[in-house]
Amino acid sequence: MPGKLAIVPAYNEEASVGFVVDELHAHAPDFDVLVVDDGSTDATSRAARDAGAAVLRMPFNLGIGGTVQAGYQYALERDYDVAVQVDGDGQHEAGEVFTLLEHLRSNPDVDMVTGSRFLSIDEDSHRSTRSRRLGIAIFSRVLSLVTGQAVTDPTSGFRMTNRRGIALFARDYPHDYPEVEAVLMIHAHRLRSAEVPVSMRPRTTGVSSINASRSVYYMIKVLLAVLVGLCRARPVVEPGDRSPVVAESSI
Ligand SMILES: Nc1nc2c(ncn2[C@@H]2O[C@H](COP(=O)(O)OP(=O)(O)OP(=O)(O)O)[C@@H](O)[C@H]2O)c(=O)[nH]1
Ligand SMILES: [Mg+2]
Repeated sequence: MPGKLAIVPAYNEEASVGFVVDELHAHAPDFDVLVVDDGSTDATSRAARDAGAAVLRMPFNLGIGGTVQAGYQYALERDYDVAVQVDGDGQHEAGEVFTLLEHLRSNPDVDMVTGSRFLSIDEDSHRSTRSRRLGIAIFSRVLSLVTGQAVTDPTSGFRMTNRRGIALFARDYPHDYPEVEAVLMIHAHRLRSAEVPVSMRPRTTGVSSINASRSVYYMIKVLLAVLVGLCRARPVVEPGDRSPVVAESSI
């Protein structure tokens, strides 16, 4: 029977990952939970297993992209029909998984739904630091221009995909700082994406992958990757063809 999978990337998140798994079991009981431990040096795997999640442990620290891609490969191999990414640091609210699912279910044309904290009217929702918001605003403008639709939260890792999205991301997923490029990949492969408002929480434990100097590197690297992506040919799809697009020239 087709199922639904929550993919939880986690690197040294022993303090929060058990809570994330518990919350998913409580608020998204239809979803199997897979924690992908990205070569943590703490007890992330044990905490995830103790909370009842399946655990895939990377042999060394791959970075967020490789970790998430491993989750999509697991989903593809086990024939899941829906996969949602939920960060292991507790920033994403399991209660909002249903918001994404409802949008995906009621819009069969949409292949990926992203939870956007900037569409939320919840005043308390975490919207990141001022400098990060500047970077997000730049990526939003660029991606909105390229895709021809409003992209308000291009760095959100709270995303749900259908089988077409799972097939694409299992085969190819950007490496580090992958979220912006992943939106572009969906567009390049002529899949469709949408955003829905969600509230998010600030990270309260563990260590962020993005500090001041890395955010400058992030901006430059991702903008370059977007530019290169634009130069690549988009696969040609016959009108009405909605099969998974897995062209060789993926970005
Ligand atoms: N820091 C880090 N996180 C990773 C890595 N691999 C997987 N992750 C997980 O990827 C998720 C997103 O990473 P974060 O560092 O929280 O990125 P972010 O949410 O944009 O940044 P913050 O708002 O500061 O938390 C978290 O659940 C991490 O545990 C890695 O190599 N480094
Ligand atoms: Mg985080």
